[in-house]
Amino acid sequence: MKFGIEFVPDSKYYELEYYVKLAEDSGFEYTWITDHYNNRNVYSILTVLAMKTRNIKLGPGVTNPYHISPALTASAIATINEISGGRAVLGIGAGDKVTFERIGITWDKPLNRIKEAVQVIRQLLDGKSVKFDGEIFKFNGARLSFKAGAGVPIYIGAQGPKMLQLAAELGDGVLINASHPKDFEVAKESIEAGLKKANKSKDKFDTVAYAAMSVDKKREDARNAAKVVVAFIVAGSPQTVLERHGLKEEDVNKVREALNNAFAKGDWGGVNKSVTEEMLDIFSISGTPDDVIQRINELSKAGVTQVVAGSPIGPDKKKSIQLIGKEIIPKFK
Ligand code: F42
Repeated sequence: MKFGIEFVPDSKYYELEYYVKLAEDSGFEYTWITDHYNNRNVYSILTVLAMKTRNIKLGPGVTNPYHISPALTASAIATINEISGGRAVLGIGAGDKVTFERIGITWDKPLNRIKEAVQVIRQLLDGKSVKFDGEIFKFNGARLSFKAGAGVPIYIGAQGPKMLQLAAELGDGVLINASHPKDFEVAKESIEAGLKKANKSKDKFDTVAYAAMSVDKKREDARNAAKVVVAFIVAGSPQTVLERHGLKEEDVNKVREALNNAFAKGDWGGVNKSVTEEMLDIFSISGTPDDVIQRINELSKAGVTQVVAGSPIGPDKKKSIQLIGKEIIPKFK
């Protein structure tokens, strides 16, 4: 099992630098930086991180081919690969519909857009001159004028069956926003179909649980810290996922109402109360180091090969990163 960590660039660059260095020293192998236009720019932050770290692999988790052209993505990630001495990884996904609506981007044909973007980016990273006549992208002899991107692994963010299959077919790995083994059992079928179609070995493919994690020595503190994050996941989950886990509609509606109240009146205590223990178990990996180790073992059996500690990480980020490094990561080495 490999370990990664996710950071949202919503704080100053030196705070991110501090946490990523701490994660590196604690034994994490990957750091994934989220990409939304309203946060700090992902490649600016990655540049700082590439210069200030030594071993940790790093990349956007995930960028998308709506905001920026695949040519610019290839150039940006090759630059990060050069600065970091070959540690770049590229996470790319279809992007966030709600965010796109705010900036006038239409979320059309996500599958084909990802497919074509990955094909083009790979060729550019390999130093090829790209002629491409796709449904979405047209390239006429485009080529990067520096050679620094060859071999950068491409991970695709995916949840739906078609995107999972495409990720397995085209990618070096898949980033799946989920924390429960059941979601990976379901994903396995699509991933295996994609690998088979591309005649690829499972051993070389990285199946990543991009999870909501909260770790603390005190179980209650860890669980409480995960509640707001889990509330957002519950409210935004597709019906198929809610049904897969047998969540009652009335309980889900209570979370949605509580979130509306929190936005209208600032009642975040109500959000915490609306999140049940069952929801915490389904949508997060939260508890003591022993609880987390047990869950990671279950995820491993369900085919997961990398666990990413995503928000909130814990009630005290610094202590939780150190705790994961001291008590969890060594159990899997
Ligand atoms: N999104 C961000 O914007 N920023 C992030 O930092 C970010 C991080 C992240 C990390 C892990 C992860 O798994 C996802 C992350 N995301 C992030 C979200 C990501 O960008 C994608 O929105 C998400 O992963 C896509 O989810 P999905 O696999 O469910 O794909 C969508 C498009 C979907 O609906 N897929 C369906 C499926 O079965 O896979 C198929 C949909 C389909 O068939 N569409 C048709 C088509 O042709 O594409 C018709 C579409 C049309 O045009 O009408």
